[in-house]
Amino acid sequence: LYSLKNSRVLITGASSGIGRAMAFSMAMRGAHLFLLARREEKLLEVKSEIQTEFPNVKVDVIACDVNDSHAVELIKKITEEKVDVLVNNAGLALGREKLELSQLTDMEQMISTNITANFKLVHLTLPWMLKAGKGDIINLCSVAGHYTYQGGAVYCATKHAVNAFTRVVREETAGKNIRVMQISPGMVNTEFSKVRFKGDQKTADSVYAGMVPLEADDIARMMTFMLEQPRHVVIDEIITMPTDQGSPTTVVRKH
Ligand code: 8X3
Repeated sequence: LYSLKNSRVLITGASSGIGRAMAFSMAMRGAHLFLLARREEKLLEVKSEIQTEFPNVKVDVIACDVNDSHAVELIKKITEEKVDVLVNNAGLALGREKLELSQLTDMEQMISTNITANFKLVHLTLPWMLKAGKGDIINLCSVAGHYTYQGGAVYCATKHAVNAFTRVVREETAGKNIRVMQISPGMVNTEFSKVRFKGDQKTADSVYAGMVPLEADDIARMMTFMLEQPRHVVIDEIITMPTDQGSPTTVVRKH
């Protein structure tokens, strides 16, 4: 197995859900963590929880919105332009309305987080990896990057964009000791649905009712498996759904 000990791992969306679970998984392997998210108090909470469990693990927090003008300088300063692994996880869905009923502000936010910030981070860190002669990138895509469903025009489009982007960067970096990978989960029990339904907990809960969803730890375990392969192995992509889900539109509920 490839050892992640002392690897410098930058995780976006690290304050909750899959990003947070991945931070713990990387901490367990002795990585040096750079946790990025907008909410500083949340990041500091995650940092202190990690350091309670793993006192020797180095954790730096980067509290910013990647699309803000000062973000690049901040990320450069805190990481010292050395990142071995980028877990490009931050992303969200907003709304399940048909397009004509959806909000333009939701559209803008999904595009700026799922596409612009994601692409910018690869654009920023890839040259550092090329210079170091080594690097790994895992992009969080989604089953929505492969399938489409009504009420998901913009979300599905953003994830299809991530899918295309990952593939091109993978082609461009082949042979350079850079592993560009992607994971595409279906239903995962995180704040995803609460965010999508704007705090409406009842509707969010109904998404996972009567079925067993994936958990954030399931995704972190799979991403860790991808990273721990020997360096000549790239797992191009993992597409993963709960056993009770056959596609975004096929969910089997027991009650
Ligand atoms: C999350 C999965 O099915 O809500 O990306 O699009 S889905």
